[in-house]
Amino acid sequence: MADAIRVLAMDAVEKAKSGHPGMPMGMADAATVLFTKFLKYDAADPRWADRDRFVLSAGHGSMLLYSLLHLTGHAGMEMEVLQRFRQLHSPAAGHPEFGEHPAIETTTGPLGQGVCNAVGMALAERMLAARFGKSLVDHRTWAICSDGDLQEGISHEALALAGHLGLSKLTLLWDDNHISIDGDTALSFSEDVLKRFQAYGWAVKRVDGHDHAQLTAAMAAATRSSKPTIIACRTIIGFAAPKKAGTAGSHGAPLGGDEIAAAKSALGWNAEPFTVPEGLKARWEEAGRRSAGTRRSWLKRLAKHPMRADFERAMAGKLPDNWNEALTALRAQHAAEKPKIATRVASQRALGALVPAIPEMVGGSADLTGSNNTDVKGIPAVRPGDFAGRYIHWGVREHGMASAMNGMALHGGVIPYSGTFLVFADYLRPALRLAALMHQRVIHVLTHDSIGLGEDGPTHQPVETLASLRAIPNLHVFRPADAMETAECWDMAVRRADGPSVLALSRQNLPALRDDAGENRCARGAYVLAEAEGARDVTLIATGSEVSLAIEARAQLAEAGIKAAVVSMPCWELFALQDVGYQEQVLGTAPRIGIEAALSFGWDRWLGANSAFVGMTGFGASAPADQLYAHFGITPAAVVAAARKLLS
Ligand SMILES: Cc1ncc(C[n+]2csc(CCOP(=O)(O)OP(=O)(O)O)c2C)c(N)n1
Ligand SMILES: [Mg+2]
Repeated sequence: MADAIRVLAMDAVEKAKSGHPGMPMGMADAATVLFTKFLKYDAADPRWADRDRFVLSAGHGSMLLYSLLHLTGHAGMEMEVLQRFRQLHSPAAGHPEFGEHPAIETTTGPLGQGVCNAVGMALAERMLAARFGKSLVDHRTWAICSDGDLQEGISHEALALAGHLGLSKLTLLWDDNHISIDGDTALSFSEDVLKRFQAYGWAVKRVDGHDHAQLTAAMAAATRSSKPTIIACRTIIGFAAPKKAGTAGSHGAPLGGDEIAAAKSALGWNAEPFTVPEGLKARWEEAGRRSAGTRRSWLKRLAKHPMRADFERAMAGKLPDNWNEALTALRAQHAAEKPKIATRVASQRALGALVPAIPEMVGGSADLTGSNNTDVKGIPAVRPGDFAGRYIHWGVREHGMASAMNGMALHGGVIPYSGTFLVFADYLRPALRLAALMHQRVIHVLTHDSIGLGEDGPTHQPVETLASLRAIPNLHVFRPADAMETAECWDMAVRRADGPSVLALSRQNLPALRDDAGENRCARGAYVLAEAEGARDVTLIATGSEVSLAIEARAQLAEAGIKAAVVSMPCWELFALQDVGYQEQVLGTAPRIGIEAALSFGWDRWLGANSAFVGMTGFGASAPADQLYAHFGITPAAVVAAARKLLS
């Protein structure tokens, strides 16, 4: 059965003239044992909510996954699909892509991400089991990872946390083949990996990765362990290829006709390319139906379960009825009270309205809870062995946090949000990029969003970060100006089911600019906050903390006889989606001035030819915030001067 995986991997890579045969050939035995004896899945319903999750973290070995899905009888992974491996519109893409086939649990390829997605999936499983009970939620998470996955720093972050929390239903099958692209892993990889995992609090096993009895015993032990388990599967990359087995030469290139012929003959495989003998295919398909009965019993339990409606709603990613009722009330309160608070504090108030109303929301912070204001009164934290809480102390692990959050969102049934400083978005960016690529609803609360944070200085003051986040496709970057806008942006982020959002929030207090609580004005990305008194001479476009500065500048301009409109633009991406008529009405035809305490990179998009920008031109400095605004020339006076120059 394992040989069927090997030959399909060789054939598909050969036909595509590119791909990675070595890893599928080396891990074919471990994967066969997993898919025929342990993994709970039903090929007839790959989205069954209580299935075990399987993550191929070493995504370059994608033919391993596609072969398994084909052999076990998954619709949509027929032999013709394998024959179009790596071709345009083929679900069998170069690396596994979430959304290309319902049995692909996550997009992998950037090493390290998959194992951390798996941590998030295992965590989501425990949390949902705590909420809905074992009769609905009782599954395991399995991941296959490579040397590269375990070398990547991100793996240290999330796998340590998995040990700390005691995610005992998580199992890693490590393809311990001693080979990576540059050659023998001894070139750069000599720590005792299993000791490392023991130190994390994991159970560890070492097996011959080609010995089915050893593999079976180790996986059985993993299912009984009270700790997460790593199984080091000592394998030979490119197993059965006479010349290239055990070498980096089998990692990422077609083996070539002669080598393939010799490998097949060594395996005693006589079938034509892309054909699997019927008897063998039948045994594989039987494995694909192994848990069909378990699924039917589960469906019966679900049908009469008192929490059925809630469970189905949560797993479908639908928000509860009236989910934003309390938030609407909060907006009315903001309109009446006009609080002068930091947007990070306004965010905490929004969370106080949202989190109790949406049981799927799970918060957390990378050790900055008190600064990010991401906790909500009365919502307990998850603790080792206790998953009834809804808040996660991730530790100082931004990258692992964001990747695990992707896994939680992919698992379904939870809506994760996090916190860290905006400047540390760079520490989690690769995972955020994948959330955008996979269209996952994860929300990052990124506070301390400019020089406005003051004394901590340039290491902590983002200047290029907003631009770099706006460059990620399908990411919504919100930078609200006051408490009202913060509530509106939270509404948009939670409602957004098809992609991630970040909220860039101020450390410093900001005046309230709005006293209307009707329509969500942030929903269109930008709007005219204050129209000019008469025909516009100039349009001031600002975001976040600089919107109030623009309002002051508008008043000073009025004294000088210059009529200015102020546009608040909390979300570029939403504004870009509006019809041209609305965009033109907001932006106007007068000269424009962009105002943001960040670099101007990207602002040309909204400013046009006859324009100016008031913001940063380089890194910040350490000083009280108001002094920094003056020092860097981000002031109403600077806006007035820029306007005069533009109009002269
Ligand atoms: C973050 C990241 N860096 C680099 C790569 C490019 N890359 C793909 S596989 C690989 C290493 C291969 O070694 P290993 O992980 O042991 O896989 P094996 O060759 O054993 O299948 C590298 C560097 C990647 N996919 N992701
Ligand atoms: Mg390797």
